[in-house]
Amino acid sequence: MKLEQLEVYRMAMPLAQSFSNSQTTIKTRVFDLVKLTTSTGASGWGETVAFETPWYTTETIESCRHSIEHYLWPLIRGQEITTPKQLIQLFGQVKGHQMAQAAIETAFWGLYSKEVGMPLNRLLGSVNDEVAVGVSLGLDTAEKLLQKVAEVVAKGYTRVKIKIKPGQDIETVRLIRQQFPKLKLMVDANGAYTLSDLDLLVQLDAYQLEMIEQPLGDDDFIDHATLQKRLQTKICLDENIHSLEDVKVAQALGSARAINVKWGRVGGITKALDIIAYCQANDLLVWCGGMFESGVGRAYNLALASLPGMDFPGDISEARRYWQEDIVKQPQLLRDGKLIVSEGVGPGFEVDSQLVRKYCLKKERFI
Ligand code: OSB
Ligand code: MG
Repeated sequence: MKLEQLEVYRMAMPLAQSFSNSQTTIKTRVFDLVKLTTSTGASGWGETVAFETPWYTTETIESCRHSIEHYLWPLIRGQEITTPKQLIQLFGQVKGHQMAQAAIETAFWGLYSKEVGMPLNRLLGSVNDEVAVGVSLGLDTAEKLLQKVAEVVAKGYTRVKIKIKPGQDIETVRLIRQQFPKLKLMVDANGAYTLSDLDLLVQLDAYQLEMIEQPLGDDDFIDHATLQKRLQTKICLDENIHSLEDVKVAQALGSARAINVKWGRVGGITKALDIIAYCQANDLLVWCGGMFESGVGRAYNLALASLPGMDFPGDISEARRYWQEDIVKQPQLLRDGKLIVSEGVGPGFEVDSQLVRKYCLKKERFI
C-alpha cells in the first residue's frame, strides 16, 4: 500500500456527562482524527488520544499534531508499506511521541485489516464474540456515586472503577462496598497520593478491591514497589507505562501486579500486543483501559480487549455513556454487560462523515 495522503481533523466533542479525576475536569473532548489514504483511494482512520494539556502524559494534542506533521508523516509519506511491522520500523528512530505514533499506527491497522479482508480483532488473534466491560466513574459526592453505581450495575456492567483523591476516598469506598458487597470494584487515583499516605492507603485493603490504579506519581517505580509490599490490594500501573521496558521495570521491582494497557500511551497496537504477551507470560494481570476515545479509538480498544487472556473487564463502556453523538455509524451498545465484537472486515467501525464535519474545528491535509 502506497501511503499518499494524511488528513488531520481537530475535533471537539461534548461529553455526555462531564468527568473529574484527581487532576482535571473534562467537559468537551478535544482530539485529532487522522485519516490515511493510499494511492488506490483506500483509507484508514485513527485518533490522537492526547489531551489539550499534559495532565495525563507529557504529550498533548498539539505536540502530537506537530510530531505527526514534522517527524512521522515525512518518514512514511509516499512509501510502499505492506505490514504494521514495516510501519513501526520506519518510525524506529523516533524516541517517545507514543500517542502521535499510535494515531498513525492504528489508522494503518484499519487499512491493513481491510486490505487482508479480515475483522481486525480476528487478525489480532481474538476468538471471542463478545467482551464483558466495565465503567470508570468520575469524582463525585458519595451520595451521587452510590446512585451512579446502582445505575450502571442495573444496566449490566460487571466491574466499576471510581476515581479517588485525598479526602474523597475511604469513606466513599466503604459506602459503595456496603451496598454492593459482591461487585468487582476498583479505584483509580491518577497519581494523587504519596508514600506519606501509606496508613490511609493500607485501609483500602479492608474493601476487597480488584486493584488500586496509579496511586502514586506517574514516573515513580520505587515508591510503588514499597507500597505494593505493604498492600494486599493489587497495584495497577497506568500513567507509568509507555513501553514494554516500563512493564519490565515494574515487574522486576515489584511496583505492580496489574497493568492497564492503552494502545495510545504505548505507541500503538503492535506495542500493546507485546505488552499483553509479556504480562501473560509473567503473571501480571493485564487489561484494556480507555481515555474517552471516539467510536474510532474505542473500536481499537475493543479489539484488544477481546483477545484471549484479557479476562478483566476494560474501561470500555457503551458509546452513549461518553457522547451525545458518536461519530461512527453504529455506536456500540451494551448487551448483558457485554459489547459485541464486530464480525465485519476491517477495524469494526464506519466513520459518519457528516458527524465528523459537525464536530470538526479545522482540517489539514498533508500530501
Ligand atoms: O486514568 O484511566 C484513566 C480517562 C482519560 C484518561 C485517563 C483515564 C481515564 C478513565 C476513563 O479512567 C476511561 C474511559 O472510560 O474511557
Ligand atoms: Mg487510570
